[in-house]
Amino acid sequence: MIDLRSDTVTLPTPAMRDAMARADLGDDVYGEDPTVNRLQDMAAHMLGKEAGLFVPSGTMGNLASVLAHCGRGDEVILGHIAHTFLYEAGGIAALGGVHPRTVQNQPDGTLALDDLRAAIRSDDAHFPPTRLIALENTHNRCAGAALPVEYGQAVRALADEFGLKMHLDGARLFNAAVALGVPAKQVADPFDSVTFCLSKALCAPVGSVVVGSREFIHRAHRARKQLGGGMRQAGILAAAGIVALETMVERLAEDHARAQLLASQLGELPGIMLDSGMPQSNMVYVTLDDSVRLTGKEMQTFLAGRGVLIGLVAPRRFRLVTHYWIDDAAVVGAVNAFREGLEGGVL
Ligand code: TLP
Repeated sequence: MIDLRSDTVTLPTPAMRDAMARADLGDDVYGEDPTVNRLQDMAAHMLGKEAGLFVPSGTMGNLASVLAHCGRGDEVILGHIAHTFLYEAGGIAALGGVHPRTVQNQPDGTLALDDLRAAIRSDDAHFPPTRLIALENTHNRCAGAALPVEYGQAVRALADEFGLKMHLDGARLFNAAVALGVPAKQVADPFDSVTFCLSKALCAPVGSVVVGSREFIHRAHRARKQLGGGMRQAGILAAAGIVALETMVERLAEDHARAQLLASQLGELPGIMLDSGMPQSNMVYVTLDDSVRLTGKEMQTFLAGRGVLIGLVAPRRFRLVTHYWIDDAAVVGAVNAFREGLEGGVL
């Protein structure tokens, strides 16, 4: 199978399985798992923050962060196609009573500074108080765009003007850093809190880490417990996360190069539109133009029959994600399967 549905499908490497088998363990709810503690310290150090918190998923990392920043009835400003708004089951509203205020995402994943400024509420009893701005980097639905460090700094200046906090959904923070050619610490710097995932392109089987100030992590730790995310001998998972941070970051450039190869080859096929341009990171979004008789679903099914799995994100739009288990031959295989489908072998 050539599985391009997501980088979440990556399996742990042999080095990760080995580290998991040998991990020193303890009860993390007592703060006694040495491997979890090591991962948390390592993540905080890499991202220039005081402390870290290991959580089961990116969704819980974002939710615990929002709960730690906001109270019931507070408002968070985020993009209209932010993952937290679209794909986290409305957790911030359902479980935190936090009101989401969306601002249009620009194609490059940013929120225009003027739009952000206009969305910040004045002090009026009619309004929920604006408390937090949440950004996403790389931006999943904006074709894996990497938001520049300077943009984060500009939003920081605006947030400071109004006394707001900033959270980054950095599920793919290290992809952003590699795409921008800067240390991850620099991407994280303008934010009060950052969630990043170990279980996506970094290949660990489970887990994400939230980083921020010691005081913020203290509150996020309580939120994690409320959400049922206090794990016990979680070092068995954290051990894979440590290997991920030690060995899997630099190689992300290979995934990005393969995404560009995939995009350029798919873009040459008649009937395929590379609607978001050349990928900046590991995601390729393409659309079937009107000359193609197949629906997106039919094309997806045809490809699956050829052993190529892709994501269908709109009736005629697909997402293909490159990762550790996608080599050059897999890119060729995917392009050939698309070509065959487009040549009308299906209808
Ligand atoms: N994204 C998944 C799906 O939910 C869409 C994927 O396949 O890309 N933030 C961002 C930007 C994400 O892309 C994801 C997962 C998450 C948060 C949530 O992470 P998990 O799945 O660990 O809860």
